[in-house]
Amino acid sequence: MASSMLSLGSTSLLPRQINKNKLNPFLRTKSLSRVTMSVAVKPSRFEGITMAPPDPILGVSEAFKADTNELKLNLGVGAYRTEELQPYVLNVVKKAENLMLERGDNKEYLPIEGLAAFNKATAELLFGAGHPVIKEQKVATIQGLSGTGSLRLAAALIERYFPGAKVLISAPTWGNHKNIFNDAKVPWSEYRYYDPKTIGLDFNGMIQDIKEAPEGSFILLHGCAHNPTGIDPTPEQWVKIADVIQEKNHIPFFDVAYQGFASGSLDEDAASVRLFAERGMEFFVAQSYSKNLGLYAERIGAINVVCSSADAAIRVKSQLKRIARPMYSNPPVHGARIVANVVGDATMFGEWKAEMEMMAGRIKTVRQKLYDSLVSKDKSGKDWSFILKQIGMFSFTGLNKAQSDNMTNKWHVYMTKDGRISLAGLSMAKCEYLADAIIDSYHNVS
Ligand code: PLA
Repeated sequence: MASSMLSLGSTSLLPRQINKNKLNPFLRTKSLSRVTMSVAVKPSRFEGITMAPPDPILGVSEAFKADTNELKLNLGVGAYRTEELQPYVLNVVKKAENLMLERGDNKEYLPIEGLAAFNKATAELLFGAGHPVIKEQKVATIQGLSGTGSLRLAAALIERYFPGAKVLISAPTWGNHKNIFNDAKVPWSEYRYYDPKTIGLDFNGMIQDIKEAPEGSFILLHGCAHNPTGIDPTPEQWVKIADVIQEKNHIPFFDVAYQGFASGSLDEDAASVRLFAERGMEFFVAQSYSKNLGLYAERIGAINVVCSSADAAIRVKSQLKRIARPMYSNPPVHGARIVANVVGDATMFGEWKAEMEMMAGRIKTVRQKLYDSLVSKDKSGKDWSFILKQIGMFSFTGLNKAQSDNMTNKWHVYMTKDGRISLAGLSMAKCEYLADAIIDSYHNVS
């Protein structure tokens, strides 16, 4: 009889079946009327799922949006803003998009490894066109879901083919690195990197920790513009880092999220990666076009695995594809086409470089202005010169959690709790205000 049936979602059950159903916690009552009641107030099957904490970086943007104070400033996420603090779409990106529209490019699936023209362009930007690793086809490149997705593919490859191998990450590092390796079930530990006493690189600590890591460990390195510290090794220090990694038979794993955005030059910012390539080492490089082409939401990047033979590269690539297919099948085409078009056209490539220099230049200008404002306003004699020594879009202020909280709660300056501020979100007009906030937080909160 239809009236004696209970509808639970899309399944209809007869009362006899219900009473027999011992596994279903919603249906343990004896009488049909009780069952009906418990269906009406049934607890969620997601009762055991607790609230996740907000993301330490992207959660800051959510809190910023909720603040109604007009003085508010978002220096949390590393996203470039104009002097008017508006998001910026590069002119060269608009040009490439118009061209794509005119051509009427289709929306067919890409192959699992992504757009061939993009994969070629991205490896060439990284190593330099004509580099032996490219000519000899020793690089396995596949398009990934920006830097994060590319790191995640590599982490899955490590988990599958290097069981038990550890990844060493810098202390501190970009907040998401630990999540990525945790989710991929790859064990990690930290190497010393930042020295709070000098607000500089703890180079000896770094070398010692890399030396002491079990042979064959993966060493995660930021190719340029270290996040969050803004402190990069010098060219001489990079040579020593490569020496010790080679000695210990470790596998370098570069995260290159800021090529061209640190110094303004694509080549200069790839120098660390190229040093390792010249030594004939095998290594990983994850790339992102979020910052240097402003393609944040297009999720465009790549994972490159430099192998010692073309044959190994073919096999590695086949396995990366195998990992990608059940995760997301194949990557999005739009951002890949933009990159391929911009890099593949001499005029647009030149325009991109000019815009990148402009963005990197604006960040350097606000960095200088912030420093000048701090020095002129702070009468305590504190040395603020570390701000000028840092590179890239961030400044690691040395403010602790309580001081960072004061920046937000009292001054409406949104930043990550590790004391990092994104200078890409700062304007010349706001430097003095930010300096006041930093001085107050530094001297009046401990
Ligand atoms: N690697 C590093 C070192 C990064 O700083 C970021 C982005 C990425 C990879 C990944 O970026 P993508 O996936 O967009 O390519 N870091 C940002 C944003 C800018 C974020 O946390 O997602 C940051 O504010 O630190």
